[in-house]
Amino acid sequence: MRIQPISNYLFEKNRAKLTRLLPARSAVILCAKDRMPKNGDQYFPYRQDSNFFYLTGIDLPEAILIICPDHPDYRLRELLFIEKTSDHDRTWVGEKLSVEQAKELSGIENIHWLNEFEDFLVRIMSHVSIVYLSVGNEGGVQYKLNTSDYRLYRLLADRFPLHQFQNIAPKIASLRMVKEKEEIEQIEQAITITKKAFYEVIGILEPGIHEYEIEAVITAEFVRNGLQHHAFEPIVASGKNACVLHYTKNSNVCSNNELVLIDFGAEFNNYCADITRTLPVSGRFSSRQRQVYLAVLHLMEKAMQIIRKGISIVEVQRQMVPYIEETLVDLELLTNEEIREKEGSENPAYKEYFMHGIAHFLGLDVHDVGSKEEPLQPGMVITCEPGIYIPEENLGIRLENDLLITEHGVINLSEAIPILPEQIEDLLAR
Ligand SMILES: [Mn+2]
Repeated sequence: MRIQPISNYLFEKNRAKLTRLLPARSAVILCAKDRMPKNGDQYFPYRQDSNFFYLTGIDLPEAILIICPDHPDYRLRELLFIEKTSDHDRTWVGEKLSVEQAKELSGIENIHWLNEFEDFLVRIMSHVSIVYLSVGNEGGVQYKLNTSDYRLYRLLADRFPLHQFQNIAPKIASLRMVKEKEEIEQIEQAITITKKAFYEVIGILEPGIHEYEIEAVITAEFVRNGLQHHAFEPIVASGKNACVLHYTKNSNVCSNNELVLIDFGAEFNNYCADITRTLPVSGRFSSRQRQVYLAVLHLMEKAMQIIRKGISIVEVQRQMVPYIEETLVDLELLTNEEIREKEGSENPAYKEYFMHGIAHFLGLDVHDVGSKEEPLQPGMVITCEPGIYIPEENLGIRLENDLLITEHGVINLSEAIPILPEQIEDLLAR
């Protein structure tokens, strides 16, 4: 273990919350995510399914969770199946989890080897009439894959055709939207390490550096802190590349008079940070760059005033539109006539320069589960990320903070990462 795992108390709480949402005579059966094949005999680095991790704290493939809250045999109410270490594994990849370790990580008492799954399955299925599986979440990218959960569904549907099968994902999503204290701590740790990487970038930024050299110091800092993953592929975009919203080639040279937009985040115990800062490569903003930068910063401040408990992300976005439009007029990018012409259309004029949403949920997924229509509640964590992109000026500026919604306003979890233009220039001058 490179970093301290999360207390199993979190996963016990999560399972208890899910249990309260289940009808009588039902069971949840969830599979750990498969390892993703890369090429030849190689795999991509492993990342657990977020829902499976949320309920188990287990970070390995080849595992199955069963929750069957009203099973008459109390030993069958929570079951975790894990893979036994074979002699071959012991030689080639080392020990997998022991029963004791799996118990400690998950807080689940009843741990069994995977090859016993079928025996237990029959006893579960004979008690329940509804089975909740994680299949059919077409919102994500995984629907193209024959996932472990989908293979389990095929097996169950074949053998138990008269049972009712339902998708558990919406229930888990409703729980994941509101973070427990332990989850916020993980996000804070991810942000702290992201901040350290930010200072590493400050230390090396100079004209002529490649975008990938900036990526390299970020990656190095994450690994140095015991992390295995970025929360997402980092975007290091200088000059006009910043206008490509998901630019991840990171192959260009950062030139003297350009800004470089860096959208990056560490992943700590599978919880994500998502931060964007935009820096002047030379160490100083030109007057036009500063003007646009301050405009984006003011939009950030405005949005942070609007964001509060009870308002939805969609509503925040709607209330921000007049300020975005006013800003773009002030920057002489749009005229009031152009705005009026397209008012209320599918493609309002401001979207030419500010084309993405201003916020999304953050958690185990960088674009975390949850409906943007739902009123924000204390315990939710969202990003706030205004941006203005002007390809004709080789200029794109986005600033992104991670915010915790509380009973009384918002807490900026990324407050410690400098954002004021004077702060940035001072740091770069050293
Ligand atoms: Mn984001």
